[in-house]
Amino acid sequence: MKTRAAVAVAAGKPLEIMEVDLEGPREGEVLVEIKATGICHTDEFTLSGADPEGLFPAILGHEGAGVVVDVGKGVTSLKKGDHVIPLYTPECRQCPSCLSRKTNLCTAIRATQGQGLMPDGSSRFSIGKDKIFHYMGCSTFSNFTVLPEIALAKVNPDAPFDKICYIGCGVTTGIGAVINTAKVEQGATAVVFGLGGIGLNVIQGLKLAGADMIIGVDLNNDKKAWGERFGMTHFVNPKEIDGDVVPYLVNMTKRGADQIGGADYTFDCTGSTKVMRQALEASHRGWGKSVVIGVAGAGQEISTRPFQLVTGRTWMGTAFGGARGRTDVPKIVDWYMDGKIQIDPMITHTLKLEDINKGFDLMHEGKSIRSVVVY
Ligand code: NAD
Ligand code: 022
Ligand code: ZN
Repeated sequence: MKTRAAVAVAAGKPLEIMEVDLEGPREGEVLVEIKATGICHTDEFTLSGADPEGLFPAILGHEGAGVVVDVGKGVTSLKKGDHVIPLYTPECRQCPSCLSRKTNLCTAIRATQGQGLMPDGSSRFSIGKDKIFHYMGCSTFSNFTVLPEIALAKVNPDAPFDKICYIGCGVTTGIGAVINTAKVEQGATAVVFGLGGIGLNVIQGLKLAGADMIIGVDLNNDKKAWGERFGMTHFVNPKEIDGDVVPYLVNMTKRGADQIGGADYTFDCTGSTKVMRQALEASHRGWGKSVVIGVAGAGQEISTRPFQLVTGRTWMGTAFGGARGRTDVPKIVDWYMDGKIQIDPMITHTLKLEDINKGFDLMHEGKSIRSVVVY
């Protein structure tokens, strides 16, 4: 069949809207009509050429929602008409990682996904004889796409596509980092570095978990009002304080008879390795947990004095908020439908596919929290 897609033709070039050929689903695969897709930082990272693993031409996009149009042989968990969210972290429930119960990083299709291919080693997208690569196993910048059955979460059919597409990455990553990775408890204190599309979801996850003190840190003062909207209790702009932000935060979080400061939990939602260090060092001696969510540039390294760890801080990281997609994503959609979490206010821009490059510009300029393309 033919489908309309925004194609990343080469590194550093704008996406081009064109008709491409899409082969139907093979065994274990599902054809999905994408109804809406968010634009996220990794799409931009890959498009810019900064990602050494980026492949071209490719159909980017990994934050979508849509409807099953057709299923291949052997597909049992999905049928035509089901509403689905694509998963860049699949859940096969059979590989050693899934069976371990210790990680969400399913390995069933990992190798081919990283090569921009379906599990059988081929691509379903082409223009004439020329192959186009898949991206993060999703390629949601195409109106129709093919995914493995294990990379689709079946969700409530009443949920609006243009909002729940955000659950395909940002919402689940932020809320999941709090609940699955850090395992934040009631009454905790927390610091969130970077109040963008991820940090705001960390804040609403902290609120859900019952955290008491939720400190947001951002260089941009406009983010204060944004944070407060989702439960932030204090705001710090590192540019507007005297001295280093770490002692400032430690001082803010002093409590107990010994007056030792530091947050129970800290989160990096910036991707800056400098901020990752600040986040670790702003966590409490003896038990502080610091979660790296931001993705740093290729080849970057983090550092701290080992004393920070010897004195009981834990440095950890999370992919897709530690969520097992087929199990957890439908629950998050239900939380949204039940009003337990908010999504609508974070979707600041809605665009047509023709204007997708404008969505990338808005992200660059820091003008959007999330832009969503509606097909
Ligand atoms: P964003 O650009 O919307 O937000 C980043 C925020 O950080 C901005 O508000 C910016 O002003 C602030 N910031 C930048 N430097 C800062 C500093 N030194 N101190 C304090 N604040 C600072 O980005 P986003 O969409 O929220 O994504 C954040 C990061 O999360 C990205 O690196 C993205 O790739 C990553 N991410 C990771 C996962 C995962 O599974 N681990 C999933 C999705 C996104
Ligand atoms: C999503 N991300 C950033 C913004 N939006 C993002 C990027 C990378 C990962 C997670 C979220 C990530 C963390 C760890 C891994 N990835 C490796 C997983 C593994 O090896 O099992 C990651 C993922 C997918 C791809 C590359 C890296 C890919 O499909 N190309 C989950
Ligand atoms: Zn993303």
